[in-house]
Amino acid sequence: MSTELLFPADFLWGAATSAYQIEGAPLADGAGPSIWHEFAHTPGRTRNGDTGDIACDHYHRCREDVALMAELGLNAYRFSISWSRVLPEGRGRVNPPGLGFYERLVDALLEQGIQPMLTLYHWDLPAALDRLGGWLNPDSADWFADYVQILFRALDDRVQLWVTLNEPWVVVDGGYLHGVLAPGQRNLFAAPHASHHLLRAHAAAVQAYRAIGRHQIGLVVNLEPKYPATASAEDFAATLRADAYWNRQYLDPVFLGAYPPELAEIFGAAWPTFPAADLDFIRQPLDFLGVNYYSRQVVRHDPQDWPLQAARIRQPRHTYTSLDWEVYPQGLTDILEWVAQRYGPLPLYITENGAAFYDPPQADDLADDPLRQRYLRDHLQAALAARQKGVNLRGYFAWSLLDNFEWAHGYAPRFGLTHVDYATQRRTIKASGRFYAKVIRSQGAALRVDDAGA
Ligand code: IFM
Repeated sequence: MSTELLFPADFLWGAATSAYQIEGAPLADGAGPSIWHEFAHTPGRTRNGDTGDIACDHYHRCREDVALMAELGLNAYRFSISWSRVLPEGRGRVNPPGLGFYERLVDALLEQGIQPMLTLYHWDLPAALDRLGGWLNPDSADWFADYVQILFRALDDRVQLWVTLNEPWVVVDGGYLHGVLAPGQRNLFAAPHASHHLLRAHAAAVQAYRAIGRHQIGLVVNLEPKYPATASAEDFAATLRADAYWNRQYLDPVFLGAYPPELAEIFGAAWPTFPAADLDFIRQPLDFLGVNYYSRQVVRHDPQDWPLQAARIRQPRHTYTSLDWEVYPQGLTDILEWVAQRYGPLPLYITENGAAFYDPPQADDLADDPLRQRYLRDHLQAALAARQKGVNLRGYFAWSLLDNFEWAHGYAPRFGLTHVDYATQRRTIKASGRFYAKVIRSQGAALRVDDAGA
């Protein structure tokens, strides 16, 4: 591997987390409850009844966790703000200790030369706003714009990379269509409205940022390339539906000013006609796009699958993670190239990528996790391949810095580069984390298959 094939000196090497998944202490120091606090405390909603009450106790250990990032050699860290820590009722009164926590975190990062990438919304809507209809209330875009301005004013002097929303697709698919994530609604008619208001909220935040902020703002979406299972016309049409629903539903309005036509087919009578002025508004120019990539879907037409009629076909002899997600590194190169071709050469970041595997018992400090190490190596090589094909890729954030609360799956799936012993809160960097540190130190040279040790 020659030096010109490696990553540039200003490439961001990061890890990502989100507030509810790691912080714990969700009601500490005057914070208000979020929909995730209420959902996790509702019997039957999460595996084993797990909640984010303690999580990784990051709220009390954030300095230790920043030291861990420094030990890994990260030069960037992506985290999210808990809206209801800052505004306990979602609107109105600011809670100074909540805001202060994030100011201290940002200062600690900067002291270590770690660039913060701050996500304003990673799924934990204030419960008080959900009682007003949450993302189904058209006022939600204004609530969000008011909230984010508090953060812009407090932190834009220190934060240069801002993200409006994390994965609006998951917010709506899990929270409003299938009911498996907070706030737990299952309503075909609600889902398109929740999506639309999230997009309006995103645009309102970008517009507010242009008035206040001096740095960069973007959106983070989870993308998954779709490949037809056979050459049949039915499978091909199902693949287009799956692609429209998952990959184009948010990006087409944001970059092209229109929803993909397949959505009307998928939602039928539940698909509304949205005002043209909203679509103009949603198309605010962005400074970058963040792509979260985990897997792909091989698609077959399936009338039983609701509402897409597009089933996921299991691939024999392929590796699957403990969440049953197929490991497919080539899909990362493919999806990055697709984004660049369809939406133009804007700067891209891989804002999440990682895998839950059953880690061997932590009998010693080695924390060996060969499958995750291989996943990381293969996906970093796929990211490099995308750069070599001309994709304007500026950084990579592993999911996740720490094992953490994996939403409705609770604490069983472990995604961390660092093992967390939840009984003692002891952190141990896994072999994958040590490998990542080596890749970072060598600016990618350690990705050579011979050296990767995976
Ligand atoms: O844990 C989540 C994260 O909150 C959002 N993206 C996917 C991760 C793994 O499921």
